[in-house]
Amino acid sequence: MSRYSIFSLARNALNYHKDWERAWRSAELKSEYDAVIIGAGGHGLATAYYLAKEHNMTNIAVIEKGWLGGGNTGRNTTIIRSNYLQDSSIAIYELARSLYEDLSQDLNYNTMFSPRGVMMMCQTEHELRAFQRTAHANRLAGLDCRMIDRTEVKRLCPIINDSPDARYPILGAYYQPRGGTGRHDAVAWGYARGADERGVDIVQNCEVLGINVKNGKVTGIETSKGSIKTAKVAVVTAGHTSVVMEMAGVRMPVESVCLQALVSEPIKPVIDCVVMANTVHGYMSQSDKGELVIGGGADSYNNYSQRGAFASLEHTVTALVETFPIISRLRTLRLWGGIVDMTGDRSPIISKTDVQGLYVNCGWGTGGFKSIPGSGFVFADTIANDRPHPIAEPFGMNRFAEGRFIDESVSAAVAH
Ligand code: FAD
Ligand code: PYC
Repeated sequence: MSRYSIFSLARNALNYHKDWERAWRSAELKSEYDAVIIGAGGHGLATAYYLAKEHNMTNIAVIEKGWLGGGNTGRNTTIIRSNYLQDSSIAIYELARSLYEDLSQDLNYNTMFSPRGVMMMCQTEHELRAFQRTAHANRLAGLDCRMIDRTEVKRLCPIINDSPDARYPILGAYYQPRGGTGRHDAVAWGYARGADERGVDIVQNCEVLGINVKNGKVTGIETSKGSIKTAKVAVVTAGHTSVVMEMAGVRMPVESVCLQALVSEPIKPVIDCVVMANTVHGYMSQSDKGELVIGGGADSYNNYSQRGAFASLEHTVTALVETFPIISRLRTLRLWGGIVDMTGDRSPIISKTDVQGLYVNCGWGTGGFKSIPGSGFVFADTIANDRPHPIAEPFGMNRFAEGRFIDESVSAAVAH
């Protein structure tokens, strides 16, 4: 039975949450751990959860410089899909998507997975051909995805402008019926609570300032709250990966750029699927609160400024108005940005490094919310066993030296 029964909800509502049980402890930093994870985003927290649950490693800490979920995880537009091109990508993204199906039950926490269907618009002949190729690859891998024509697009999404006179007319779409959305902070909170329940220390407002390395091996870290001894450090810091890995003398093949999004004022339900229109650099879904969740391409220059800007908003909305004329008179409620980490092949890095005991998980770029459960699962296994999980193996850092790229520049979808 859940700790949060209907009676406790009613009691807490009536006494202004005075006795509201904390979802996780405010842990004190210990001086030594078996492993330390840097970064309490979805990937770091999921890694901690699976380390404790699947590998019985509970003397571990997750160290976060801000608040948990306050990085990209709490800033993303929550699209979940697994329709990537390459076999290794399909394996990890579909593992993640399938874990999302039962995640609320596994965590006993409502992560609001909503498989409402994701449509990726084809608005040029080139896009049609590219997605047809992906469709064949996905069908061979057994994914439930299909090409749909313009009539079906209009049936699934009546507010879309299907006029053949549009500058970029809708020619069809690539459709994943069990893709959808989830609740971003619930995913972070659910994993945090699950990890905490198993004894993991989650320490917020604690910045990692240094990684100690002796004779090629990790020996500990320096933080704003003191030193910690540990033989295993996992860096899961998304847009700040290069900065943190530099502390151990490791240079990363990633760039940091700002990706922005916005929500409109809330309106009645108008769209019950996710639409991505990559040719015009825009995508849209509707939140349960009624806001239209809208995003576009990443900024075209590197930076660490985690905030939105009107120029980008204008570009994205201008592009989407022709596809969704209904949005032209809506007001913007909120605009924000997150610093994402881009690799050259638009695929992630899940890897051991040349420093013994140092592991890194990054490079999810504009698309790592969808992969949180799968990434945490295989990264935990990699750390616990000090060798790559078979699904993680293709995503090792060595692929850049070996020229073995996993090109996902089309499937990553968001323009960069
Ligand atoms: P984060 O959530 O960024 O966590 C990293 C943490 O590391 C941060 O909390 C940070 O504070 C911490 N940290 C950094 N440096 C230090 C330090 N020195 N010491 C301690 N802690 C440190 N993906 C999708 O799949 N679907 C989408 O629809 C989607 N939309 C997006 C929209 C936007 C606007 C943005 C910005 C991203 C979007 N993404 C999307 C991408 C997705 O959000 C990220 O890939 C994912 O959240 C990365 O998770 P993470 O746990 O690796 O990183
Ligand atoms: O990866 O599907 C995605 C995505 C959509 C919006 C941002 N990223």
